[in-house]
Amino acid sequence: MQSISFRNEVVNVNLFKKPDWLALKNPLTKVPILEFDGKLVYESLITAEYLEEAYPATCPLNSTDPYQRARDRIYVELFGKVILYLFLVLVPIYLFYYVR
Ligand SMILES: N[C@@H](CCC(=O)N[C@@H](CS)C(=O)NCC(=O)O)C(=O)O
Repeated sequence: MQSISFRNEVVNVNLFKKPDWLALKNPLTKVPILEFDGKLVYESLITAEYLEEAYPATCPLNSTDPYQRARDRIYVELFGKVILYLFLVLVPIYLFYYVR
């Protein structure tokens, strides 16, 4: 969002206690979610591609090199999996130590 520099509001979501409205914005109940003009886009890579296509005159978010774009997608996929496993480990620890 900063690299294409337009005004935006960040809404933080407590993923340990997801608000009901989250499922209305993203059926996967995951963040990030981009909301604008009553429209919703989610999934990080799709959101980045949307922003680049919607605002082509601004700073490009993706490489123009197809190989580099493929590598970047691989990193995003891997990162998503690592985050998922981290989440699966951290949530029980958080619940055990902090929620009683
Ligand atoms: N594939 C999604 C993954 C998003 C994701 O896993 N977000 C995490 C936070 S970084 C999340 O919302 N976790 C909550 C959950 O998995 O229930 C993307 O690329 O946007």
